[in-house]
Parts: sequence; structure tokens; C-alpha cells
Amino acid sequence: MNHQTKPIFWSFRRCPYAMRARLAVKSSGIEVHLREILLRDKPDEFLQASQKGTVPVLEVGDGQVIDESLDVMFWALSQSDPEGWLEIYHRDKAALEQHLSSLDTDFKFHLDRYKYATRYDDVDEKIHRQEAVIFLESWNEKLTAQTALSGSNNGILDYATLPFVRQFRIADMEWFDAQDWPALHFWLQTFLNSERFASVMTKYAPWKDTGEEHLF
Ligand SMILES: N[C@@H](CCC(=O)N[C@@H](CS)C(=O)NCC(=O)O)C(=O)O
Repeated sequence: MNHQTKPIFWSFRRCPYAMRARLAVKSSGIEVHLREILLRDKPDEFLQASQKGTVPVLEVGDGQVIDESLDVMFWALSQSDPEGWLEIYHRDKAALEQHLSSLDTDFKFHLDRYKYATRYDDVDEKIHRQEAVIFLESWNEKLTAQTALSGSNNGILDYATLPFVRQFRIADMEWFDAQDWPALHFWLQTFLNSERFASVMTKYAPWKDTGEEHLF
């Protein structure tokens, strides 16, 4: 594949949706050209690719654009899945869909209102933290019984979820670390300390300023 035909991946480093998509692309081994953006200063070329204006966006060629993070994950892994991330998809599609949909709707809803309470009118962050805790406790329970949310190894459920649990923790790390969730803490910390995580968190200057895209 030459330079022109590699997909273009529009990304924002700290975005958990972009993070999960970068994790899947990296695991698949598919090479893309990564263009870092700033959400407050989106390049016209990015908005032309997807008017929705959210990251991640993957331009895969022939005018085909994927602008949902889970779709990017499935696109990459369905082409190449050397680590078996989709094992859970083949084994228990219903469980996978149930987890991903409650993660992206309910858990995210409460996470935003806990972490960014001031952005919303009349929101009690403690109530939303408590609602999110219901999910975290169920994941801790699952991780107590098995190594990973996806089964015996981290797979798509884990890597789709980890960036959001990381974000939840960042809201109040001391509080998070003081909770009695040993399995969840271990799962998150192992990920945060991993080479894998470091490899998708490289800092790049915005493409808009430099014109530089990075082979990722
Ligand atoms: N459902 C989308 C959500 C993506 C999303 O909301 N990304 C945020 C950043 S974390 C974004 O781009 N927001 C647009 C903005 O802030 O202008 C996905 O899964 O890709």
C-alpha cells in the first residue's frame, strides 16, 4: 500500500472514543495516517470528511468514511484480528451488544454529568457518580470471576471500555483508588502501565498547524 492509499485517521489524543479506535487499529496492524485535531479548531478537511464533527473519523478510501468509534474498531478487526479481540463477538454477540450499548449510553451519560457537572444545569455530580458506580461494580464483579470483560483475555469489550473507566478515574483519582474494586483497579492499572497504552498516546502537534500526518 502506498502513501496515498492508506486510510486517514482523524484523532484527538485525549478523546476516549478516539482512543478505543486507535487501540483497535493498532492491534489489527493496519497502518493509517493519523491527523491530530483540536476540537476547538477543527480543520475544514475534517468537517468535509464527516459533517458530524466528532472524532474519530476514518477515511478508508473511495469516499468511504467511518465516523463512529465502534464501527472503526469493527472495521479494523474484521480485516485483521491477530489478538482475537472479536472472540466474544463470535461467542456471545448478544452480551457484547448489551455491554457496548449500555456503556455508550447510560454509563457515558452519568460519566459526563459526574466529570463535567458544571457544564450542565442543575446536575448533582454525586448522584451521577453513584449511577455510574452501579456499572463499575458490575464490571469489578465480572473481573473478579474472569480475567477480562471479554473472557479470558482482554478483547473488544475491554478496550472499548478502558478509556472511559480511565476518564471516570481522572475525575477524582483518590476517591476511585479508595473504592473496594481490586479486580477493576488491577485491570485498569495494567492497561495504563502497558506499552500498548503508551503506543496510542503519543503526542502530536495538530495537523492543521503543521500539515504533518503520522504513520500510525
Ligand atoms: N458516538 C461517537 C462519539 C464521538 C465523540 O463524541 N467524540 C467527542 C470527543 S471525545 C467529539 O468529537 N466531540 C465533538 C466536539 O467536542 O466538538 C463515537 O463513538 O465515535
